[in-house]
Amino acid sequence: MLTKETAYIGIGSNLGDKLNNCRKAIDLTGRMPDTRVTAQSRFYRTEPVGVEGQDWYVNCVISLSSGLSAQDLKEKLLGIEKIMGRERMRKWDSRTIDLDILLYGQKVIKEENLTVPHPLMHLRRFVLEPMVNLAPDLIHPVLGKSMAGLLEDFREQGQDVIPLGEA
Ligand code: A4P
Ligand code: MG
Repeated sequence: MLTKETAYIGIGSNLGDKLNNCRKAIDLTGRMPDTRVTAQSRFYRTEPVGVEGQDWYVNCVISLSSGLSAQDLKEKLLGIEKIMGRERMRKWDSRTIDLDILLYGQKVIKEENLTVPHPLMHLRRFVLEPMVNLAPDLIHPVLGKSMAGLLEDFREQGQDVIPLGEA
């Protein structure tokens, strides 16, 4: 039995009822074995990053306390994406739901199909804003900076992130 780790999961949707999709994904994530949702950021409306002409996203971040290994966690998250009807077309296509492991404790994982911390998290305001909302003092295990510090350093342009009125 593994000891429990605190994992941070990035959640995004830009297809259908985006807010409801995020809520449903949070609910399903909390039902994974040996796993509990410990906190949730606000929801944000966010400008699509890396793609032109897509609809805006709703994004948030949750923290989990989980006895699952990082690999098992990833598999279960992929299962939830499947249940929720995400069709895999091209990379970065519009999606009903996208669930990424941002952080898994302070572990650094570089496997063929799993990279943690998520390699782009510090370059994405749609990740950093909710991370700061949830855990401003948390240190990025590779970059050695807090989430608040990473957001302060943030220089990427054109990534609007607007808190939704209702969390
Ligand atoms: N994988 C590797 N590392 C991880 C990890 N840390 N967490 C592997 C989860 N999965 C990880 O993912 C492809 C494979 O990545 C998985 O099978 C897993 O083995 P995917 O979700 O099928 O592919 P994807 O989502 O098309 O690509 P990726 O790289 O996950 O895209 P992102 O990073 O999710 O970016 N703009 C806004 N405003 N908001 C967004 O949420 N999201 C994206 C997609 C682009 N622009 C966005 C947003
Ligand atoms: Mg993904």
